[in-house]
Amino acid sequence: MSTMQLYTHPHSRGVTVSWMLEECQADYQAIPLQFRTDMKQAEYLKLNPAGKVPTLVHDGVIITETAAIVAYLADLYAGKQLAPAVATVQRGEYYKWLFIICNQFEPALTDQKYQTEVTDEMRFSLGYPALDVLIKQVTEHLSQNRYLLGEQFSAADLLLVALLAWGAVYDKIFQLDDTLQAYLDRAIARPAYLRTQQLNDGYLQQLNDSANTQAD
Ligand SMILES: N[C@@H](CCC(=O)N[C@@H](CS)C(=O)NCC(=O)O)C(=O)O
Repeated sequence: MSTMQLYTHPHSRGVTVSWMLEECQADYQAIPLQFRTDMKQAEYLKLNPAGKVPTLVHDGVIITETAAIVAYLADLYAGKQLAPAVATVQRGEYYKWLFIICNQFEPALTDQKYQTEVTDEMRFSLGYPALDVLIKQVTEHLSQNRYLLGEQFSAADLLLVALLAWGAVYDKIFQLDDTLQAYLDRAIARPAYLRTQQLNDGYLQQLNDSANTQAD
């Protein structure tokens, strides 16, 4: 398999992809980019027209969107068992959680972060409930299951944990109860997560060093 390139920033959703690449023990090269400058250059906009990270390039094919990249890697490294086999009922449940996380949890989190006013009429057609409804749903599920799919940690957990960490730990938009805290702790104790933290500290240093060199 050829080396993949990950365009990322250590304070971004790119960390979620880093974590997945580490889970898969993938062969990849990380290319840290500065916000506002590198990400808005014409060359990079050809890869990701939104001017955002992460972007993964594999065999010349460009894959954007954190969840798409994570789901792609789960299938590519099927031996790591981070996604159930295709055409099984477990795969259906896995898709359910992936789409709840992307289509419901993330927009609801963003609404709460930015205090977006959502009227009942808007809610009717918005396609996702308020954040507290989703937190209740995952809390109830995880109070009876070690992970979203039962005993086995999956790519869906990795995406949910990233959002829980963002919302509860970094932005403090909501609090984790004992169930969610224990779930988060289990996930971030994984060796791949710990390696990801170290790697991203290194990317931050690399970006700071290059910014300082340019300022000299
Ligand atoms: N939907 C995209 C969102 C990517 C995104 O918003 N990335 C942020 C960092 S977490 C970014 O690059 N922001 C910089 C900018 O927009 O200039 C995904 O899931 O990958």
